[in-house]
Amino acid sequence: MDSRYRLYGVLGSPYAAKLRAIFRYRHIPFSWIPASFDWVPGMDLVRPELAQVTPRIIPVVWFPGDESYHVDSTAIAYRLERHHPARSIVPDNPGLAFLSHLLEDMGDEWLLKVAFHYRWSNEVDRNFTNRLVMSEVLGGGVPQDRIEAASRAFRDRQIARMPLVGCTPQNAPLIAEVYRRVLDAMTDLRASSSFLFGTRPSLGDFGVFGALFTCRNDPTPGAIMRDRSPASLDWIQTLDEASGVDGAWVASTDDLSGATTDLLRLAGETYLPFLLANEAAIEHGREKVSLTMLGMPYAQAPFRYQAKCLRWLRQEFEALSGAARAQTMALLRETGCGAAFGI
Ligand SMILES: N[C@@H](CCC(=O)N[C@@H](CS)C(=O)NCC(=O)O)C(=O)O
Repeated sequence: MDSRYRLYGVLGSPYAAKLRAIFRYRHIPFSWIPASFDWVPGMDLVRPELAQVTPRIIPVVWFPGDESYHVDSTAIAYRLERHHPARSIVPDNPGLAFLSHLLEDMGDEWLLKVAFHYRWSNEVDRNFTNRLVMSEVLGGGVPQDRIEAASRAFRDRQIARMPLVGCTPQNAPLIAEVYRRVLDAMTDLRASSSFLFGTRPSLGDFGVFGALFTCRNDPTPGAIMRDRSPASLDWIQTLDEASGVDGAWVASTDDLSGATTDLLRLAGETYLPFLLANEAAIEHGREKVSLTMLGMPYAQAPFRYQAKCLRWLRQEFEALSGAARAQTMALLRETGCGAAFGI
């Protein structure tokens, strides 16, 4: 029986890059298989074994134990934890585990907007990325005109989706400011510690990594990163292949680096207010989520999956007890993250 996991995706996807880095750090044997779904109308790009997988998103992971296919990098990361206790990416302290999940969620759902914005909002980035992604999906030996046609169709589809995920000209100033703040936090992190929760990487690190990996590879955000935060490049490289890292968790919230609290503060100032506004818009059947953050406007259509993310985070917070709960509560309040958790 094949005992290797199979990780289907393309490196153009932040979530696929994130999972690949997790597999590598965790010493879990896997095969990387380039794959996508119906991204180009009229072009059959779907591998036969993935035909029944739903929802049709990558990355997909095939688990060798029960030979099952799974999607959603967060759920997959937690599922891997249950199967493989060694080299866990969930801190032992439940309060820190919750904070790591919160930062992972911000990486997946909020910093993704940064990556998507830069990737699809100007000609240079658009034309660079669409070809890279399509070349990976189609593999070698494919005529150039087929790659070009697929790339154009993929690019047009992604550009049409920009408003759906909030990547509009109106939101651009806020998105750019979020990017700068993350880069500055990563510069500070590199100066004070290796990773967000100690000298070993956490789920939170991998979530932030996914979005930053994408930004590093794309022309415009990559240039901004090289100029503003060379330390981020070094951190991304380290985390991408961290199979040799063997570190320890910090003991408690008191030992967290300033960078980790800066990222929590960014969550308190931007991501969590957005999640609350998104939840309220869904509850009241509004067609638009609209709010001001860091003195800048932000608007998009409500997103159901992100309401689910908030519920999941609340449940995890509610499960905390004793000292872990008290310490976490204090830090959430200090960083402006309390409102989302009713504190
Ligand atoms: N929450 C999911 C998101 C995965 C996701 O959105 N993947 C994108 C590519 S980056 C996708 O496949 N989208 C489907 C499409 O574009 O049709 C995860 O963490 O894996």
